[in-house]
Amino acid sequence: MTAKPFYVTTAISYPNGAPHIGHAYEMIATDAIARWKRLEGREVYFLTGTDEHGIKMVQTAAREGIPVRELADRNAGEFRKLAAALNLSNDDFIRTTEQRHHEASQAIWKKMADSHNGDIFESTYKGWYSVRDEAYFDEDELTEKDGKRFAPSGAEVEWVEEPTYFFRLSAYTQKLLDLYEANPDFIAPKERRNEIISFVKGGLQDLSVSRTTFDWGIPVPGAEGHVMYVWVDALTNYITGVGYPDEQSELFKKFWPADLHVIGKDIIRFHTVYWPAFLMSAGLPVQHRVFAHGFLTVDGQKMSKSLGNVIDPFHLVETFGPDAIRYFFLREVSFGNDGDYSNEKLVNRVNADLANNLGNLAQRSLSMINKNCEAQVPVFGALTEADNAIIAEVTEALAAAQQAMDQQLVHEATGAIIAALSSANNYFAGQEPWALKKTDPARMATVLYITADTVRRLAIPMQAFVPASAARLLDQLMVPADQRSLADAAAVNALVPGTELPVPQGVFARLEKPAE
Ligand code: ME8
Repeated sequence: MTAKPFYVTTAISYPNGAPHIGHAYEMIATDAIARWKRLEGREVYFLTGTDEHGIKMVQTAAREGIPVRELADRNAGEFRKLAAALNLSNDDFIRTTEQRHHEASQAIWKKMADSHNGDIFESTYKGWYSVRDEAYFDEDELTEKDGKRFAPSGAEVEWVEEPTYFFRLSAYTQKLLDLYEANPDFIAPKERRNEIISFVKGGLQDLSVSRTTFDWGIPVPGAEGHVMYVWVDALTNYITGVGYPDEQSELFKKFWPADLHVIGKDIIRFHTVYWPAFLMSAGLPVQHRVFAHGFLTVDGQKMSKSLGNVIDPFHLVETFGPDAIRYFFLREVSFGNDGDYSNEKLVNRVNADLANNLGNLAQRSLSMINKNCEAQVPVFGALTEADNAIIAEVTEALAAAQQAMDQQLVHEATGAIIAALSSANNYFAGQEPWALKKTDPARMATVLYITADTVRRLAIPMQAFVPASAARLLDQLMVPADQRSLADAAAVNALVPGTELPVPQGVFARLEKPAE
């Protein structure tokens, strides 16, 4: 199969603190998308990492009384550990302090400076800056309270005046509008697209892209005392990760432009306005799509250190295991909308869908096969209407899940699979194979076969969401490693009668809500 390669990224996180569940959520969702594409048979490159420069890092390190590099090293290590703990399938982990990234950032800078419009020019910036957002704001975007001014995020802004280089963003207003027009899928969800279009229609101002008041950044080539504005180097990570500035490298040729940048809703402007403008200026193709997910709250409240409700994702993994957490977020949060985490919701959701639904169906059917069919995949006879109906329903659910995943509607994909599993449980209960044992053992064998093959067909897509557990289920069905793709899930009755099966082991334990 020569399916198109697929390049997907998360945002790169600021390592000014340890990762929180918002970071974990973005990693999990992007991993599910990457794994799904691999199940489609596509060659996937999945990049995540850390965004280590900028004034926020400098200020946090100063508060902690440690060198900024030490802060970056310590927390970048935590983000890398989190990726492993969540069983991410990322192909690389980029840190913006790496040499390769300095080279890429200086190379794109030179391309922008040398572009036909001369997109980079020297001037003086005077205006408002929010350190928490690492972003500039116009006066009319701010709110005022007690003599202080605040960005839309709620972060306080400060007045900045310094000689800087500017990027001629104003020259890209029409080019960006043309890009959105020609590519209706460039920004998802749709409401976000409308917001960005009206923002750009309002006219774009040139953007200050260097800083002179600190030195924790990538030096601007040929301009002593200037480091790049952190977002210029941060966005560039997406091309560094595939080999830029070597545009002839295998990785770059195969994977750029990126198919999908997965980010949170607070950083859409950077990804759908600045980044495509930088790329156009540098003469590089623009990414295909940006999907902005929502924000997570905890027990209905915004996560904050002062509220003391910041949840440590490592603790969650230790308590519930990675697949439970992954499944919860992928099913419970409608992708693109905000979502809420609570222990109770997690336990309820995982018990209902994984333990009682999928786990129960697998365990009951496999135990019966083990006891009554000599622990071999049973031989099936003529199919009844009920058999054909459940087979057809699974086929439809797989198609619906595929359609949902084509638009990153992960919650709909998991929902379609779980609905088919519920029907399969009803089928199993309705056919009463335990009663058929005495009256019609051949029919019992057929019911058990159809159920086991249904588990196979639905466990295959579940590999994207709960990779370790789904793999264990497929192992119990003795499905060969090279027969676990979505094309194999589409195939009906692919289990081979007579195949010896191991003694079944429960894959999904019921979770208990931890004591507060
Ligand atoms: O923005 N719920 O880094 P970051 C869901 N370095 N997602 C959340 C979240 C929450 N409560 N809080 C943050 C940055 N995120 C930049 C990105 S990309 C070239 C540079 C998401 O550590 C956030 O929206 O503040 C972003 O996508 C990611 O986590 C990293 O956030």
